[in-house]
Amino acid sequence: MKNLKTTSKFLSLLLRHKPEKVGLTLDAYGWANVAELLQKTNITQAELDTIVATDTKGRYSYSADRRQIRANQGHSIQVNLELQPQTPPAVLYHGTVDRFLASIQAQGLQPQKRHHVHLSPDLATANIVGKRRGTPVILEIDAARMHADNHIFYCSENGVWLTDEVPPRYLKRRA
Ligand code: HQG
Repeated sequence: MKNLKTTSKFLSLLLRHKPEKVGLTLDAYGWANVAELLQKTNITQAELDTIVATDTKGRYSYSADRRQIRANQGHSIQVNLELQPQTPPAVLYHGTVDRFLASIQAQGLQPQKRHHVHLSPDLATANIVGKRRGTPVILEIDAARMHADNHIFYCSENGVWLTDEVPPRYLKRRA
C-alpha cells in the first residue's frame, strides 16, 4: 500500500482546492463521486476507507450511502457545507507564529486563502496548528463577546470553529 499520508494530502488538494487537477468535479456542496475519484486517481477503495476512518483530524466524510466523499472544512474553492450558526464556547484559540502578529494586531484574524478563520476549541489543538509554521504563539479569542456582538460562528463536522474574521479587540495573546 502507498504512503497514506501522501495520499491524504493529495485527497485534500483534490477535495478542497483543485479537483480539476485530475478532471474531477465537485457539486455545490463539495461532494465528489467516489467511483469517479477512484477511476481518475490511483487511490483504491481500501485506501479511501482507511483515510476516512483514521484521518487524525477527521478531514473527510462519506455521504450516508458512501457513494460520495467531501472534505469537512478547509476549502479554498466555493462550496456550501450547509453549516448552521452555533453558539461558540466562551473562549476559542488560534495558533499562529510571531511573524504574523503585527499584521494580526492591525487587521485582526483574516481568512487569508480559506473561507473562514479557523479556531480551535482547546489549547493543544491550537498548538499543533501553530507549530506547522514555527514556534507556536497562541491567541485567545473572546468568542462569548463576539457572539454577543452578533458575529456568526459555525462548527465543522470535525470540530473546527469557523467565523468570517476576528477583529483585533477580541484577541489577546496568551503569555
Ligand atoms: C495567519 C490546518 C497576517 C494565521 C490546521 C495563519 C487548521 C494572518 C495563516 C487549519 C492574519 C493562515 C487552518 C493577518 C490570519 N495577517 N497573518 N491579518 N490573519 N493570519 O493555514 O488557521 O491540515 O489558512 O494565523 O490544522 O493556520 O488543513 O490557517 O497562520 O485546522 O486540515 O495566516 O488548517 O488543517 O493559514 O490553519 P491557514 P490556519 P488541515
